[in-house]
Amino acid sequence: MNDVLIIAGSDPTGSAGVQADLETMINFGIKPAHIITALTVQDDKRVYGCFVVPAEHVSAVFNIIKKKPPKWIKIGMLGNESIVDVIVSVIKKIPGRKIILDPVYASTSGYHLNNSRGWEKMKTDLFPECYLITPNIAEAQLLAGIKISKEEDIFKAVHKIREMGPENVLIKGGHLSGDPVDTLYDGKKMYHFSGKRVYNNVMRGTGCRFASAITALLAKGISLQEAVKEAKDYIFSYYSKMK
Ligand code: PXL
Repeated sequence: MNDVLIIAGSDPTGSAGVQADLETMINFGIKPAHIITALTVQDDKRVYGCFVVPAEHVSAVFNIIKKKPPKWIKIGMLGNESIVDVIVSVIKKIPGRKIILDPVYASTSGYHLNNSRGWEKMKTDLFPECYLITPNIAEAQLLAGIKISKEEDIFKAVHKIREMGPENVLIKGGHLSGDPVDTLYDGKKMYHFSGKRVYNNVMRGTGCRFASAITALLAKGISLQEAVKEAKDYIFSYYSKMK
């Protein structure tokens, strides 16, 4: 088996979720293993419903995968607390693991992609296991418990979120006005990554693709800062072509 694993929900439109993750990693020459946590029902306008996969399935696939455990694990939609429990108990047994978590809260249309117990468990049990987490502004506000409307707020939030356990925190500034600036904090220094905004109607799945691109680049041996920079360029060029 391979060195990269995706754990995420399915989006039948192919715009977000595990389909977007797979497409991105394949574009970087990586063919990851994947475990699906939930099956959403959606079109390009909104999410209509969701069937969370039984945690036993996640556990059974993990049981096979763990014979040759992956080093790089990218996690997206979690669904509920039972899935978080299974993931946490298995990953803790993988030596040298690097977990990249996109702490997905809701779809663009507002549908919750984790329940409240799952969200809380993600913070307490999964965050301390993570190498990197990549919240957007809305998720960072929820996690840090502060309103983010300007740069200083991002600095406050990134510190608060890092205190919750992840080694590195990357807050994506795309949902603020102006050109998107992402902020990475590794506990010592803060790094800023500015980019150009893409304007079109197909901007779904940006968070999934961004975290997947970073994971793929890390798996290829590139440093975190360089991976963020290259992943940002990839996202710009991917969505520019989609116009
Ligand atoms: O972009 C967040 C996201 C993640 N995973 C799945 C989704 C969505 C948004 O709709 O459907 C499966």
